[in-house]
Amino acid sequence: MTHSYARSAEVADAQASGSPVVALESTIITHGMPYPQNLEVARQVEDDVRKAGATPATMAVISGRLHVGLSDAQLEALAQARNVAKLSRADMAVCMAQKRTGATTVAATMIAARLANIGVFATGGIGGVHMGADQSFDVSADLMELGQTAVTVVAAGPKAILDIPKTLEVLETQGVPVIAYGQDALPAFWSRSAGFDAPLRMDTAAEIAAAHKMRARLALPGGQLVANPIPISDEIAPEVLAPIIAQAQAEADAQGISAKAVTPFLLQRIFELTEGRSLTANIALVRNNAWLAAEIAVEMTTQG
Ligand code: PSU
Repeated sequence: MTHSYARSAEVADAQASGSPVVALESTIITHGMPYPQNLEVARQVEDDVRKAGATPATMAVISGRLHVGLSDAQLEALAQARNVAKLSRADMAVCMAQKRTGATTVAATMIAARLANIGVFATGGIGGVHMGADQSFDVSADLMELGQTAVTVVAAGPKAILDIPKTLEVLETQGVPVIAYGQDALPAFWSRSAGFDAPLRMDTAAEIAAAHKMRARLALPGGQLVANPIPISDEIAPEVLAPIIAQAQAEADAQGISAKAVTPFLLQRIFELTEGRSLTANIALVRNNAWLAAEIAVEMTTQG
């Protein structure tokens, strides 16, 4: 049987020698950041993973083929492409069957990572329960994926555009450990604290890797969510962001933005309203997550 995916030479070599690999997503490139910063960040994050001793595997569906690890030319084409689908669990196989191109969200990247036997994945922030979800029912498929796919996801916490307490409730119902890294407070993407503690805390990559392995021994199906706080020098205070997020959300509501379009719309408006500061912060936190994910990947291979 042929593989349902294609590995880059770099990823194939790393896996053949049992070296650590870190999965990376592509929706952040196509829908989360503007060109050309998206391309610069994608390359930088890959280099961060390499410098930390692991191999990056950026995921995307290109002309119907799932790629685990992209060439620089593929990365460049994706960063500039228009009308790329934003793929999650529901539409990934359809995109592949129709031989189309799509970027992977957290959910789709977890599916790809599991398939390719990669245990850890770095992103910016996970999707979650959106504000007003009691009316809209807008809950990201990322949460259900964490409940069923055994990949450790390193993020800077749920994005602050979300209803964070409800997001935590859903994660708890799904049996997902939410682990703050190096502090008690739950990080909230652009800020180091959501204003309350995370359910769990760990201080080393070794502990996180050990817990990942322990879940496998217990035959637990889901993943772990590691919430890594944004570096202090790059954080934006919650009181600065709150009115900006409220304005962006009100505009989204007034314009009838829904479903998959909500997160990209809010990120773009917050970028404009903070005059680019949110993007600087987003870049810093993604790179910080890539470092931690690489350390966890190294631990996963050395712990055997
Ligand atoms: N992290 C970022 N920027 C992003 C994302 C993560 O810093 O744009 C993407 C991820 O792909 C995540 C998606 O899965 O946002 C969430 O989208 P939604 O809320 O529609 O599920």
